[in-house]
Amino acid sequence: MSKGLFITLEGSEGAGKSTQIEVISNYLKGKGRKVICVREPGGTPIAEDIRALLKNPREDDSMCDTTELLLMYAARAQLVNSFIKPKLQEGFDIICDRHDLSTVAYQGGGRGMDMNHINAVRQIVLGNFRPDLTFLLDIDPEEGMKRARQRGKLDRFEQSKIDFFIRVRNTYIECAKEDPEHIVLIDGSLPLDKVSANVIACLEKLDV
Ligand code: Z5A
Repeated sequence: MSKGLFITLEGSEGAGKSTQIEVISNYLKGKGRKVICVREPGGTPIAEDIRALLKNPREDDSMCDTTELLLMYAARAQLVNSFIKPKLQEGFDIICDRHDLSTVAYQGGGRGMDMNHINAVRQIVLGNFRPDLTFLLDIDPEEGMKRARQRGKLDRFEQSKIDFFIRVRNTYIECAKEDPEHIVLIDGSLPLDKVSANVIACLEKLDV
């Protein structure tokens, strides 16, 4: 049995990741492939509990950056080892809403954490495990926050100042420039049908 594809979606708040996951999933299913969609942080019962810790703001304590980083990787370790790797071996394609590049962008770029520390934890958790392809949906953070605000109550990350999201975006763009073979930058500010068409055009090149 051949191994499935591991595809990840990245980008700032409201960039359209969840929307494009459906587009990718439908495309791959249309090719007769078996597809599973997951999200980070989360995707297994333990990782979803960690997600709640990470996302919910609390008034009695404020999460420090190191705790945030280690919880992100704790959730990732659980999802990758207990779910993603076995399912890829069974031949399922996995589409993941956020993955390791989010840590580089948010904890590295946004929070300004030392990249050597992040790289060290990544090595423990992931070793050489990487996505086959990453779609980076790029959008102006103000525009993305407008979309996110329409959903109502803001989570712990969404309560950050705009400067944080600008640093996140810039870091994402730098990473895409450094690794164009694996990270495809898509303009997420275009109308939905255009964004979807650009994503599908890229999938067609995969020849699956
Ligand atoms: N985080 C981290 O810090 N470090 C890590 O390592 C990881 C994560 C893995 C997870 O939040 C938070 O964790 C995230 C980063 C941090 N927080 N932030 N900020 P989440 O999973 O709850 O949130 P999200 O990943 O940012 O998802 P989102 O806000 O739902 O964004 P989205 O999935 O990219 O957008 P969407 O739901 O597809 O679209 C948003 C709305 O825009 C929706 O109404 C759509 O219909 C609309 N939309 C989508 N595309 C378009 C276009 N093209 N035109 C117009 N309207 C559109």
